[in-house]
Amino acid sequence: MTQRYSHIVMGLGATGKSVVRYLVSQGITPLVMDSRRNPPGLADIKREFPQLECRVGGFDCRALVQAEQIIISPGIPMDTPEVRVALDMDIEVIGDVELFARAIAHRAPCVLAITGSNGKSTVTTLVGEMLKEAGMNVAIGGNLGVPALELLEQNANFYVLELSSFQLETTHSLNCIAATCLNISEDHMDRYSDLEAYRRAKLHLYDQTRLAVFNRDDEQTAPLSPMNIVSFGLGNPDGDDWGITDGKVVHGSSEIMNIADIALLGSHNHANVLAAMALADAAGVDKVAMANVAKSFTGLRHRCELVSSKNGVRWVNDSKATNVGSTLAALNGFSDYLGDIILIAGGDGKGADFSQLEDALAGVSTLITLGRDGDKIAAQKKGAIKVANMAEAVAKAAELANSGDIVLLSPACASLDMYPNFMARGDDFCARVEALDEQ
Ligand code: UMA
Ligand code: ADP
Repeated sequence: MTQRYSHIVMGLGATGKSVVRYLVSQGITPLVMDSRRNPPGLADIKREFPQLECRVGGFDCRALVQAEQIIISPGIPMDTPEVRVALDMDIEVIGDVELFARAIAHRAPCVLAITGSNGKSTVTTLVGEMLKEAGMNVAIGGNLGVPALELLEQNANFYVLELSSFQLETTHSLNCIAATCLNISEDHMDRYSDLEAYRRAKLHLYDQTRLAVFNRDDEQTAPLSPMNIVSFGLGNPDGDDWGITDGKVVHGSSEIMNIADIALLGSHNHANVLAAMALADAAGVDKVAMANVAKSFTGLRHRCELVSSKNGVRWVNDSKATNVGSTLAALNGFSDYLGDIILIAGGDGKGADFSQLEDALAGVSTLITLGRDGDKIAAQKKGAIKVANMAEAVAKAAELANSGDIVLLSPACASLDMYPNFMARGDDFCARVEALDEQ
């Protein structure tokens, strides 16, 4: 007779591994399943827990419907048929962040959480740095990289979590000090019926916080029901809100710093800094510490990162632009630039509508496309050049660029059709740029 398991971990990537380790630490031996034949976490977890049963290459419906709790990874859609069957039988299906929330439920609120279509990693990092600068003991992670449950090992007083819409679908009891939805634009349309379904998944975060920090320049980020709120935006603020007045970052009527002293470039990054300050303020960070970080933080890798200025051409790696909104932000940031912009875009479009790029592409001198949905982007601009891979894209851009121009890799697509992740895509771009001859 096959063994019946009370707990089943679905997915054996970074999340699944952290969940297995956590459950085992709590004295629970789960069954693990992954639809992939050779999931990335399999070797590690087998080495650590040789007795653990892992079923790969599909989901075992019979075992799922006998479980008490299923802990599902964010990469597995909730409407996967086997998951639907379990849900229909009232079996609890939660994510790793929900387990994290339950593990800290006995503590006073200690989480700051960030969601949104773009800017999550930047804001999460900024908030973490601001708390550190104020001398607080803080752990940072979630969708950003270190799974939430692994952060528990750091014994921190505060947690700053980046949360994706996928994670929020399966998280219900975080009790945050403050949380934000930074902005809403189309992403992951292959996983949602429409933009509204995606937005509702994100706004579920506000059901789990004492204070909602929303973007008053994007009404889609406002809470759906009355609650304690504070807003950020690029204009003058009202009351206790965050904004910009006469070139200064202000909190209500109190000045924090000159906008020109913010190290990150572009108005979208000014919005990111304002959001980070509002969250850090809710945790008790002083204004000097916030300003210090805003003055020194120059950005994460793969986000509008200047790679090289060979032969007077500026090569910019924005591989993390995995949706249309982020590529629009990058093009907007360079819109006052006097030289030509050569844009390299394309990859896995996740069901996006690329027609929203058309106007912004008018400001681009040459569009070079690659990847599975490259043709769909090429259709938005006459004369677009289609190439087979990054090597050809960089070679073509090098041939066309003159001193004073920018070559921008900002794909508006995920990388998974060609690379393991956006970092590998960015690294490939950087390596090929480095290999170009200096003349
Ligand atoms: N998969 C299967 N079968 C399975 C399980 C997964 O095919 O049984 C596929 C998924 O469709 C996906 C891939 O495997 O393409 C990875 O999925 P996963 O759930 O195993 O992912 P993890 O390794 O656990 O990483 C996840 C987040 N990934 C996703 O949400 C897809 C990571 O965010 C996150 O850093 C990590 O947990 C720790 O919290 C990455 C991401 O791309 C950066 N996130 C999306 C985004 O930012 O747009 C949401
Ligand atoms: P996320 O974690 O939400 O993907 P990142 O901070 O990693 O966000 O940035 C992802 C991409 O979005 C980068 O190309 C970056 O330049 C762009 N970006 C950052 N902040 C914003 C914003 N507030 N609005 C639009 N695009 C942004």
